[in-house]
Amino acid sequence: MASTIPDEMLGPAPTSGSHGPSVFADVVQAPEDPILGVTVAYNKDPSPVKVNLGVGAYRTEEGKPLVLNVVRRAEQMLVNDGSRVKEYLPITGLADFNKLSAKLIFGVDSPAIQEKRVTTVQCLSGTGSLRVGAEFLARHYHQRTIYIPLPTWGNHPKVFALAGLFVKTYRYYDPATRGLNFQGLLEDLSAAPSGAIVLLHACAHNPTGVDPTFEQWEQIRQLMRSKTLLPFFDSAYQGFASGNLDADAQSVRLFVEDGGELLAAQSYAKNMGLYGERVGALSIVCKTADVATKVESQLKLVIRPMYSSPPIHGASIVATILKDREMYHEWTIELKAMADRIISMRHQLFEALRAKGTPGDWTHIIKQIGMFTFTGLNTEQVAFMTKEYHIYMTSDGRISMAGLSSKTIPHLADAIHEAITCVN
Ligand code: PGU
Repeated sequence: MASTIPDEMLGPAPTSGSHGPSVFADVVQAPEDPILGVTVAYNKDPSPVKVNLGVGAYRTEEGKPLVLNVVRRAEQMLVNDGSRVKEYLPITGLADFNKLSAKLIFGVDSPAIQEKRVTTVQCLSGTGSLRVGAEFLARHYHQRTIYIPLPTWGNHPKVFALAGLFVKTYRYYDPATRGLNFQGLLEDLSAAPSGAIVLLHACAHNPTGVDPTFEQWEQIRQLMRSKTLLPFFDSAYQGFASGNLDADAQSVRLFVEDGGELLAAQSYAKNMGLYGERVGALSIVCKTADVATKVESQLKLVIRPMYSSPPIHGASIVATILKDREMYHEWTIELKAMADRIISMRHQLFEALRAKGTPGDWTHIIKQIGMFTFTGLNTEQVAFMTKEYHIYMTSDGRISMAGLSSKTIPHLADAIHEAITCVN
């Protein structure tokens, strides 16, 4: 085909043409993601009995993804509203969504909101909110070390390191008790340099399902404030731990009440089932309204070159539901039903193992909260269960309780029983 570009603009004639080696020939094959890769492996397995307990995504008793009725209703309203357009949102996202999101996490009567000390920006779900917050801190905060719990969600260290923060860990989980290592946590935070950032899971800690009690949160707060450690809350499961949105935000509200500063990343992936819509928010609570205004101006400089502005659809769904009293109420009922089904799965699995006489104390299955059970199964036992029983889960022994149903529990109990008794 004749070229319309003058010859002198085309550069030297290619020597190897389309048959030469790729300029990317040295790129090495990367491993699959430890969590999302479990779904990739699951999808490849032709077995009819396979079960995916890897990713934290809610499934119905029939094993199907769930779109909440209230979400369907909100979407219908949006579609029927002919006045809606697809213009760009502002860099900070949908204003209504931001205001309502701040109220959801900090409480409707939060003095910090009334005093305009909070800036909230719409971001790409929980992950995007964490990343924008981390990029802001790396540029504008004097202390670039962030302490994350051990263990934590696998993506945390990558998000923070790539944003330019130095990642360190604090003790959190005690495998011996399958509970909180509260003493270790206090010791590690006491030894952290003054001003360091501390990542806290607001509720339903992932992967352990172990949360501090209210009294322990209060002690953590006192210690952190006395050392001027900066809290960065990750709230990916508000409403999923207890089934109550306010109860699950208690930890965050405790830190806001003392007038101190903090960051909070919110996700609507789980509690509204909006996983693929990528809708979330980052809030920064500041000491004064003046500081909050300046902070917001800098958040815009973080977001603009990254993705310019966030998508409109998911945030519109959330805003529609949060601002309508009746739809909000319907949401809380559907949310509670999801949380209750997960709790019921915990009881059924616990009972199934007890009935089989599986060696060991399995009470942690009913004590832990949120989407996951941290079973205590080791890597070999997990590999055995995947190979022999087609049960897919992360290699750290975490199972997503939301992926279970009354039908699949006997199969899982058989697999755990054999793994425990035959594989060490
Ligand atoms: N923070 C925590 C503690 C999480 O567990 C997750 C999701 C996120 C943030 C990010 O959620 P967004 O979807 O960006 O809002 N963790 C799930 C989902 C799969 C994944 O790894 O992203 C999980 O299975 O751990």
